[in-house]
Formats: sequence, C-alpha cells, structure tokens
Amino acid sequence: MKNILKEKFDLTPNSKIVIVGEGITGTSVAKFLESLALPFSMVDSRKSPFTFETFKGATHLCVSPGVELSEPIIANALNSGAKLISDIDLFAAVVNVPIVGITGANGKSTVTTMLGDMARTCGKNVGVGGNLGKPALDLLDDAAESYVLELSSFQLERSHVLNAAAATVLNISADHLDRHDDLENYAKAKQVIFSGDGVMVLNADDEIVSAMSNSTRKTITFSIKQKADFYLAENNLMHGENVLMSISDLPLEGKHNVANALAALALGTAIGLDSAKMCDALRNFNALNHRMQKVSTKNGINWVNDSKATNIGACIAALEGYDQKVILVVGGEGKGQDMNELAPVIFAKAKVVILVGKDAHLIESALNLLPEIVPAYHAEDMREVIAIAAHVAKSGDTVLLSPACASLDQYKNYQDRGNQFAAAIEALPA
Ligand code: UMA
Ligand code: ADP
Repeated sequence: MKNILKEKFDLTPNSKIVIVGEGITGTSVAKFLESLALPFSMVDSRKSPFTFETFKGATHLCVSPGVELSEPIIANALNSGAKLISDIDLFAAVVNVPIVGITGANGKSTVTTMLGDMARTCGKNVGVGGNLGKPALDLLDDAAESYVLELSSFQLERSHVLNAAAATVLNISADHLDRHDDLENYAKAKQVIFSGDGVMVLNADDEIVSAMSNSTRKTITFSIKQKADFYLAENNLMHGENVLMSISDLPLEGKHNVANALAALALGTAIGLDSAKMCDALRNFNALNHRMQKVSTKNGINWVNDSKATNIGACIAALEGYDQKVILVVGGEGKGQDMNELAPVIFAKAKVVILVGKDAHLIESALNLLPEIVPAYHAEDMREVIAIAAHVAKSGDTVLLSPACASLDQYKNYQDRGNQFAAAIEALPA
C-alpha cells in the first residue's frame, strides 16, 4: 500500500501531511495514515482559526469536504506547492475491487442504497458509504467484493483518480451554488466522477448530463421519458426489449424514484449483477427516511415527509409525481435559488401552499408573478404548519412537506425538520 501511495501521491514518511477538518472524514484519514505509520497533523478552524503558520512546510493537504478550497489560507498553501489529496483518492488508490460512484443533484442516497441492497441480494460482500454517511476509508475491508460510494460535488472537486468501474451523474440542477459559483462549475465538479475508463451511466432525460457522454467509453443510458438502455414503457421497467418489473411493484412514491431504480439497475448491470435478483431488491426496498416517506394517514389525510428536498429540483420532482393536487409545505433557507422556477409547478400541482421559514417571502413573490392565484398561508413553526394543513385538508388529500430549501434557519438539519413534521401530526387530535 505504501508503494502505491508513494507512486500516486508522493506520500512518504518524510511528507508533512495536514488533515484539515476534524470531522468524520478527517478522522477516517487519520486512522488510515496511522495504520500505515505515515505521520500527519490535524487542524480545525472551529477550534483554532487557521493562520499561515498552520500550513507552513506542508507537502500535502487533505481538506475535508465541508472546508472551502477557496479559503485564502488554504488556497495560499496549495499555490505554494502543497499537494491536494482527498479521502476518496486515497481510498481509490488502495482498492483493488470494483468501485461504483454515484453523484447528482438529487437521488444519490436513494440510488446508492438501492445498489447496495441489490449487490447484497446477489450475495455479494459490498461496502456502501461515502457522502451517505460512512466515510470511504472506514469501509475498507479485505473481504469486500465491491464498493458503492455516494459522492458529493465537494468530495469530487478534490479528487482526481477515482477510476470507478461504473459511475453516474444522476441529474444536474441548481444546488450548492454558494460554493460552486454557477451551474457550469457545479456540473464540472460532478463530471470528475467519470475520471478513468469505467462504464458511464447517463440520464438521457437530462441535457447537461447527456452532454457529458464520451464516444470512446462504454455507456449505459436510462430514461423515464424515452427509449434508452433502461427505460419506462407502459408502466414497466425495461432493459432493451425485456420487461424487468412493473412499476406497481416498486414500493416508492414519485416518478423520480422510477428514474432512480433504472439508474441503479444500469449500474448493477455494469458490474455484472443478476437482473432478477436486482428486481427482488427493488421490490423489497424501503423508502429512506425524509424522502417521500409516508408518515401517517391520520384523519384520512396522506401525510408525506420529503424534508430532504433541500433544493428546487427535488421539490419539482416530488410535485410532478402526483396526479392530484396536493397541499404543499414549502420554504426555509433558499440558498440563492431562483424561486421563479418553482412557481409554475406549484400552480400546476398544489391546491394550497403553506409557506414557512426565512425565505418564504421569496417563494410568495414568485407565486405573485403568476397570472393565476394559488391560495397561500404563512406559518411560523411546524405546529402552525400542521394546524393549518389539518384545517384546509379534506379526507383523501395529500399534505406534502417538500421544502425546496435548506432547514438550518429553523432546525438542526433536515432530519430534525422531518421529525418535527411527524411529531406535530402525531400530536393532532384524531
Ligand atoms: N471545519 C473547519 N473549517 C471549516 C469548515 C469545517 O475546520 O471552514 C471542520 C469542522 O469544525 C468539523 C469538520 O471540519 O470538525 C467537518 O468536516 P466536514 O464538514 O467535511 O464534515 P465531515 O464530518 O467530514 O462529513 C463529510 C460530509 N460533510 C460535508 O460535506 C459538509 C458528510 O456529508 C459525509 O457524510 C461525510 O463526510 C462522509 O463522507 C454530509 C453533507 O451534508 C451528510 N453533505 C452535503 C450534502 O449531502 O448535501 C454535501
Ligand atoms: P441526495 O443524496 O442526492 O440528496 P436523496 O436520495 O437523499 O438524494 O433525495 C433527496 C431529495 O431529492 C428527496 O427530496 C427526494 O425525494 C428527491 N429525489 C430523489 N431522487 C430524485 C431524482 N432522481 N430527481 C429529483 N429529485 C429526487
């Protein structure tokens, strides 16, 4: 292993490696370097602010995904010759079995979990993690036959040698533009997942993703709108001319989850998994918490928690999946997104909107630009949201929490927001 690290990254016992960020990524890198007796130091600006002294003489920086590379002191160290390494690059360099990489604006966690389930259903010993939760280096296991990694744009922008056996960019829509400047830069960061010569799995319905194709590479496409290698036809998931399974056997809400299932099938096929077993895994798949999760049917109302919809793309996908109009709970921290993109879909799919959070007024302004009127209510907190929803909803209605915004203005995180939604429903009188 040490030879590989020397060859790929010029890492030796004489290197001065600084791990930036003492979170779970930094800790996983520290454990890994320790196991190889490679010396390092760890720094964390929340404990002690960075100074030029912090990085003096550093030969390598391993910068955690939550730390911005553009931070002047870090940028200066990198410009002065320190090499940027990442936990993902270290992982990829030492792994000898297939790695599958999954990125995209939305659906990463769902597809990563689906593919992990598929591999296990096929009897494989598979390591599943990355941005999903368990850092890549903590997955290392000699018994693993493959790894499935969810990768964020932050992880990809500091990785160079992934060379995944199969990789996908599920979709591109605005998110994290506070860190990536514009959609083009965000897409470029995601495209790094295709470094190397593995199979490319591309979403034929997404123009930006389709433009990433490379005629010299083996490519598998998926689509819910047109014929592709894996596609949807007459309510069946198809591979070429073969019916794989009916969408009615997919225990998930929303058409975007059909796209996710097709993407997982395409990735699984790329690494040689059996189709019938992959479909078995899909039939038994449980929706991840806070993603289109049916939380209750209290008072005959279908309450759905999609708190993980922290961007407009996820909220649009959620709404488009419904045939009937829903009562939509939306708002939070808007992260500079253009709410005008959301307004027409809200009009088409919401009979009432309940606006919450710091940037609720931006969504209201976007709705006010429409010639049509969508009845809107403002709520201060989740209890009020649920009280209003319970008041306007009739038996048979769906109340959907799909905020299109981050949660941090009012909650600890999206899980906390989803949990408070469920708790407030629970507290309603029957
Ligand atoms: N820190 C600094 N200076 C800074 C910012 C942070 O020193 O300017 C320190 C913090 O004090 C903390 C550490 O860095 O001690 C945290 O590092 P981190 O933010 O990179 O977080 P980790 O704990 O290492 O978790 C990261 C991912 N976090 C982020 O990308 C922000 C986790 O994704 C991921 O699960 C984990 O690695 C394992 O791979 C979380 C996430 O929110 C869930 N991801 C974003 C998303 O999904 O939208 C991209
Ligand atoms: P990620 O890990 O990329 O954030 P998740 O699977 O956690 O993705 O889902 C995040 C949000 O995006 C949820 O609100 C979910 O309903 C929505 N979503 C999932 N898959 C897609 C998709 N393919 N297109 C659009 N939205 C999606």
